[in-house]
Formats: sequence, structure tokens, C-alpha cells
Amino acid sequence: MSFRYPTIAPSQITPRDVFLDRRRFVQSAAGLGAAAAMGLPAPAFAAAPALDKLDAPRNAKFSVNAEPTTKKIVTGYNNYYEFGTGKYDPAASADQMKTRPWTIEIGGEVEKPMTIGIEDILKMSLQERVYRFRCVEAWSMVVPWVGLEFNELAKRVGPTSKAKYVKFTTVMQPETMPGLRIPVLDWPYVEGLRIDEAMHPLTLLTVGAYGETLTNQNGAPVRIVTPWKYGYKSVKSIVKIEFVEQQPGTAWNKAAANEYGFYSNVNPDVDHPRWSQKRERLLPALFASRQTELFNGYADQVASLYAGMDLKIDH
Ligand SMILES: Nc1nc2c(c(=O)[nH]1)N[C@H]1C(S)=C(S)[C@@H](COP(=O)(O)O)O[C@H]1N2
Ligand SMILES: [Mo]
Repeated sequence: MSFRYPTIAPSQITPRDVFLDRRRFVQSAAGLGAAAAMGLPAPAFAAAPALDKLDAPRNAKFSVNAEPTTKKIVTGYNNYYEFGTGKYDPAASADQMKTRPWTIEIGGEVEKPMTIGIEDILKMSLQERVYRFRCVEAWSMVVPWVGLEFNELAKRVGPTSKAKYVKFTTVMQPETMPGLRIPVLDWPYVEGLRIDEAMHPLTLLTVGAYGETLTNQNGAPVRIVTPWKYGYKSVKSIVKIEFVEQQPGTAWNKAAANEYGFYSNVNPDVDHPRWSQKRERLLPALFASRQTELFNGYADQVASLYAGMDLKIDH
């Protein structure tokens, strides 16, 4: 197996370096066509396609009125532990991930199990939504995601009355994901939502951002975004979706149940055992000067899902 490591220590890479590196990569990828024409073998990094344009109308009803965080930050400062635990590791080393061909296997408690290719998902009714996005580590961003309501895909398979939860699984590519060798999480990365959360119109099956297809570090080619929950619920690079009867074990809950509950709704009154959730650092701000909002500001839309639940216990 050939693992690829960044040649510079991740701690030395600044967001600016990452940005310049990406540009260099896109430029060299443009040269690949010429190499192929001359019958030369494509270099290893040919696996990472250049980003495609993905124009989709903005859905104002489901967009916040806030200035998006720069693309440079959103594509340069990430959590994607399959590529390392550092915030700059994914941008530095995710270029090798293979995102074509790509299919999602959908099954479990459904009428019509199916396997759908990414090309078919890209043909569905895409829209842009500017969402607040909040990591449990108390930083936040505003991102113009492109995708479709997850419930539109779910309707195609017809969940049965036994489907109480949805389980999402990330791809395992040991040859491109050096982080899989480190047992920091129980791989593959698995996340789950209760069926009504998954079917909620805010839950976005996401294929792009900033008018382009997703970068690998942001979870190409397809991921979930649930804007009222901490970021780790937004599982990346999905290859399997299962409708299940029991609450699935999830990556972070299995790693530390007292720190990461199943629901993981953004809540200023439920601190992480090791830090407060009262405030957040809206990037690029250096200080946590913004007040955390209950359900990340989406209470009007999602609070009713949790009526009768004690949010301090079911956190
Ligand atoms: N497969 C996978 N999905 C993942 C993660 C991960 O490590 N692996 N990290 C999660 C966390 S903690 C966050 S905050 C978001 C980050 O998404 P972004 O890098 O697009 O901002 O992805 C989530 N999805
Ligand atoms: Mo996160």
C-alpha cells in the first residue's frame, strides 16, 4: 500500500499555504489532458477531479441573512479524521481520495432498496442554502451549501413503518486515507439521525458549496449537513444509507458517550465536559465573541421535534 503523507508538518501549514497549494493543484490537473493525449500515464493525483461548476438557485426560505465565511477558510480548515486529526490535514492530503465512480447503497427498512450513482444525485433538484455551521469545538462558519432535501432521496426508497432511524456510513479508502491507521475512532465513520430529523426539510444531502462541487476535504462527492446540530453529525463522503429500527451506534458517541450524545443539538446551556458551549468563534474571528444560539439559530424550525424531551439529558 502506498500512503501519502504531507511533506510539511501540518502545524506549519497556514490557510494561505493551503489555498496556494490548491491553486497549484488545479493548474497541474489542467495539464493532465495533455499528458493523456501524449499517451503518458496520468500522475497519481489524477484521481482528484477538478471542481465542477454547480449553479443552483438560492432557497431564501432556508437561508440565513449573514455574510458567508470565505471559501478559503471553509475549504482549508476542516475536520475529516480519515485524513488526520489536524485542522489543516484534510486540505493538505485529501486530494488523493477517489470520488469516481461513486455510488450510495440505500437499504434496510425500505420498500425499494437501491444503489444510486452520484451522477443521478447531481441531476436531482439542487438548490443553494446559506446555513450556519457549528463545530462542537466552538468555532462556526456560514456556508453556501448546494444540495437537496434528504427526504427527496428517502421518498424514492420508501421507508417502512419500522424505519425509526437513519444510519449514514463514510467510505473506507485505506490507500488514500492515512488516518484510518490510527484507531482514534471506530472506522468506518458512522453517524445517525432519528427518522423525523432526517426527513426534516433542513437536512441537506449536500453535493457542493460556493457554486462548485464539494472539495474532498469538505466530504466529496456527497455528505449530510444538519445545521442545528454540532458538525460531527454532518457525515462526509457517504457510501451507505440504512433505515433502521434501533438507534445506531455513532462514531463520536462510541468514542466518548459522555462528551458526544446521540442528538448533539447545538445548545449553549449544555457544556462539553471539557469546555463551554456558551460562545462561539465565528471564523475568521480569533475570539469566541458570538453567543451560541439554541439549535444554532434554527429553533423556530426544529424545536418541535424535541417537545417533551429534556435537552440536558438527551443532548
Ligand atoms: N467521515 C467523516 N465525516 C465527518 C468528520 C470526520 O472526521 N469524518 N468530521 C465531522 C466534524 S467534527 C465536523 S465539524 C464536520 C466538518 O465539516 P467541514 O470540514 O466541511 O467544515 O465534518 C464532520 N463529518
Ligand atoms: Mo466538529
